[in-house]
Amino acid sequence: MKIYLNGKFVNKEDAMVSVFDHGLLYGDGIFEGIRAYNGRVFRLREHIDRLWDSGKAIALNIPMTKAEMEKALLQTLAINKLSDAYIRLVVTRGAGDLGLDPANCSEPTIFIIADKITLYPEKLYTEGLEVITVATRRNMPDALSPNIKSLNYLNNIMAKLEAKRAGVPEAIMLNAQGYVVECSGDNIFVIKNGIVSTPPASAGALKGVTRNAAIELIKNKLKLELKEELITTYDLYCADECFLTGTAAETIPVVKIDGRVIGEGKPGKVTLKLFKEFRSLTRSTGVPINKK
Ligand code: PXG
Repeated sequence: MKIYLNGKFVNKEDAMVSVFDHGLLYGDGIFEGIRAYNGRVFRLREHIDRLWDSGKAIALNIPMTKAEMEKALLQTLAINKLSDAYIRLVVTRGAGDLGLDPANCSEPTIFIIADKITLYPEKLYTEGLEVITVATRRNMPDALSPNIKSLNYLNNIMAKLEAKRAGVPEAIMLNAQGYVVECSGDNIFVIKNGIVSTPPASAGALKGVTRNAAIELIKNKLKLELKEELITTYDLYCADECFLTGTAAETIPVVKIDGRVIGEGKPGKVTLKLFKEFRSLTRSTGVPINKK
């Protein structure tokens, strides 16, 4: 496996960063998780734009152009002969001294890892997931915007730990006001009487790339009404259907929440239709990995 590291391709064993890197010392850095399907990178520019926005928000200037970053990412896939992959793109503040001040960091560390993805077992896509709401609240937007994909994911990891401790694979997180926001690494949607709802970004949800694609498909292909609105745990428990979206998970049905059976306890009709549309979209669109 070859890793892109600061402009060079190096072997996995040689892909190392300094212990003085502020990405490691303080979580001072940003990242994206991106997928390639069938020889194409899904929504590449959307991910790159979001990375640049995360950088802007934390005043981290990425020392290359968006086009150069895209080229580096496509080359990483080509060199590793991957056509279906999960790509992790990371930009840290770089190596500095032991003080917080980013001014002590000379230049950002940039690396790109492309690997095979371990999805949820296929069974969960046909049978659905059981999830719980957890006590760990999603980061408050007035403290740290949940739209910054930063290297500090402790908030989400604490939620994941709670879920795993309860014997379920994923956690639903609420915001400080008690409204449903998202899961530890996925956005959430509910369906009631044919209307699809998802929490707005203003409630603290990440504007997920998969969420955006799902919203488009729901409106344009499924021809259903889509509302970005505040959702309570009551709305979850009484939903006809529920599903999650994310780069790693794609779209995945939820059939039980906090011990309440959702709908008929199996993946709903709309959820399954959306899953089919999403799979066909990811396998037929995107930026080709041309092996020049
Ligand atoms: N919410 C949060 C908090 C996320 O981190 C999503 C929603 C979905 O967004 P996209 O753009 O992927 O549709 C994410 C994305 C993992 C993993 O291993 C997931 C994400 C990041 C890193 C790892 O499941 N998140």
